[in-house]
Amino acid sequence: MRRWAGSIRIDLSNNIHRAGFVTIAGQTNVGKSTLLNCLVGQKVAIVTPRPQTTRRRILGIRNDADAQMILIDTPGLHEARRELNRHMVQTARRCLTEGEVIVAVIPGNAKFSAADRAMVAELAELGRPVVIALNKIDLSTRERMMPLVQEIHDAIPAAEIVPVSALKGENVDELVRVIKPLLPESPALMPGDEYTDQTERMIAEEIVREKIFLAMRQEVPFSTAVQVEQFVEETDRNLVKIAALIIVERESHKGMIIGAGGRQLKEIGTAARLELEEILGRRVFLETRVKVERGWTGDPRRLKEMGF
Ligand SMILES: Nc1nc2c(ncn2[C@@H]2O[C@H](COP(=O)(O)OP(=O)(O)O)[C@@H](O)[C@H]2O)c(=O)[nH]1
Ligand SMILES: [Mg+2]
Repeated sequence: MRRWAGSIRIDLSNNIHRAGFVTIAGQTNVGKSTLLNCLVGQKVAIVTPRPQTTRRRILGIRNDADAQMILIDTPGLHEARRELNRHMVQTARRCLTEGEVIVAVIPGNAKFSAADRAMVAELAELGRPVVIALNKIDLSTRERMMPLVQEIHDAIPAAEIVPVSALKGENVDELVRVIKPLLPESPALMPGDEYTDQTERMIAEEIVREKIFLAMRQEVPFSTAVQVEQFVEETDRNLVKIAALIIVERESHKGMIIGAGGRQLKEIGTAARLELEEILGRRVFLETRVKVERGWTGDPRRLKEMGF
């Protein structure tokens, strides 16, 4: 999608320009999508306090005068039992080989986990530059992080470790400064006024899904998908009419999403509409309906149809 608030010109006249793909890797819920949004300066990927929010590979583009970073946000690495989750982890793995640089996000407010240790070992073998973004430093202190930094350094000595807070934007400039020289010399690879490869339709699906994640407890969001069935522009009225289908796995989930007197669904719809109006820069009519599709998260054919 194109940037709605002005665009940045790329000046090739002075010095070197670099461009390339940067994969953001890490376990689920460590702040990968938050970091992507922060680096791009726009909301590209949805963010919730729950793990496994990101299901697909999402591109975000950051344009600076001297470099273009095409950032790849990935579903987190996690133990996958369902078919849907296996697809998510496969996607994350595939993305590792796409990036010219890998930014591995590790939480700075926790112990160095076995899963992160395994990830770092895997990344060290890939033979491409790795930068560690030690995230959520706003929730820790320098003293508490010191041993963690040492452990990570011992596990992957070649990687620079940059402490950041993706949520607060703290030290993210430093991360950019470290990544840039690792990119190949190249003119911009993507048009300078685009900030993501997602279409407006896909963004609408993700925003509705985010509001469901934020509103619903327990397992409901993990087995919910959203498909935009209609996306109709009314240019003369600066309006877009969106019909979104919410797919759940069980009758009981449908009841929970709709809520007493339809109030829950109305709340989800309103929150999604307000945010979409801001992102799309025009008025939005949003219609939602909920449908039960038993076992869709385990059905390879259905997952394929849905683009996983
Ligand atoms: N305090 C704090 N929270 C963060 C930071 N970065 C991300 N989060 C929160 O961590 C949760 C997961 O973030 P998300 O970006 O969805 O993680 P992902 O699953 O790795 O993409 C959300 O509630 C974020 O607001 C940070 O730097 N500091
Ligand atoms: Mg994410």
